[in-house]
Amino acid sequence: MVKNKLINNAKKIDKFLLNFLKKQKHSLLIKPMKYGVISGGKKIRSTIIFDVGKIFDINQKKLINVCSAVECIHSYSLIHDDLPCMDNDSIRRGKPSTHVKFGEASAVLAGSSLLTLAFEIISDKKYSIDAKIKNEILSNLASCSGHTGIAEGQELDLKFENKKKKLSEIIDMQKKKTGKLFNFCLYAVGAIAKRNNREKKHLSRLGEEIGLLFQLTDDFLDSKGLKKIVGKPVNKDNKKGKSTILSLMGEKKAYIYANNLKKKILRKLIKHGKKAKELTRTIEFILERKF
Ligand code: GRG
Repeated sequence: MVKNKLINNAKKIDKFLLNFLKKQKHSLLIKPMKYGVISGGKKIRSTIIFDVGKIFDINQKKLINVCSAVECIHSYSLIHDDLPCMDNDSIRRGKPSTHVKFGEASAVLAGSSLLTLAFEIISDKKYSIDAKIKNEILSNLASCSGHTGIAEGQELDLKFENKKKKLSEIIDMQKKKTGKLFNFCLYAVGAIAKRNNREKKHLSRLGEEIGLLFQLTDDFLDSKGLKKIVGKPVNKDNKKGKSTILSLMGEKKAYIYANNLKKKILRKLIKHGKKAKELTRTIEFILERKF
């Protein structure tokens, strides 16, 4: 079951992060940082990294730093996303958002510290991958997270509120806001597996499509999911006037769009044969998930 795989992977990432933080000097921000990143979240991005690792025969030891860094960036984006100046959400992962628990200033600082922690985790000298590849991954992580990636996606998402946007504009926004981190997940494994530039470009594109599929399901869950299971308030997109594929097309057409996107992604995995079995299962889960 994919759910068990996620739970298992979450334990590994949480253990790695706890050990990494333990070796650093203590600070007041450790508590809100741990609150934001440890013991919560599906760790779907890490699971995808491990699944892609299976395709290229890269073992989990070589990927765990990348997974942990991605979870730091992801949790940082959620902490900031929940702030009153952004989406102003008070519940995340079934508990009070970080700013509700620790105050806005600590949440901003803890989020920013998780961002820099991600870069420390990958650049760590104990992380034994080729220095050139490390550099390449760090540079890609920066461009996927910053003003050409997630941050720009968030800016567009906020600017699009209560505006009528075209499908291509919504797809571009969601591929940045959510897809860019999935892009990084696949690209990083390709880089560690020493694939050529063409293949890495192909992996990046596939990552963004997976991210878009993930975001589509997130939007379906906001509209149809149960707050207790989803772990955050539902029906927020409608109230905030968010521009989503669902709000543009309506439920029926958006489901067809998502299903076609899933099929397109799965077709791209066929060439990897049995090695893509785990990634295929995770992709199926992304559209079926209830949380
Ligand atoms: C530059 C990293 C960065 C952040 C600043 C706030 C912000 C800009 C970006 C927000 C991006 C955002 C919230 C995207 C939504 C992605 C999404 C669908 C999140 C939910 O992911 P899940 O379901 O969450 O994997 P869990 O709780 O399971 O980890």
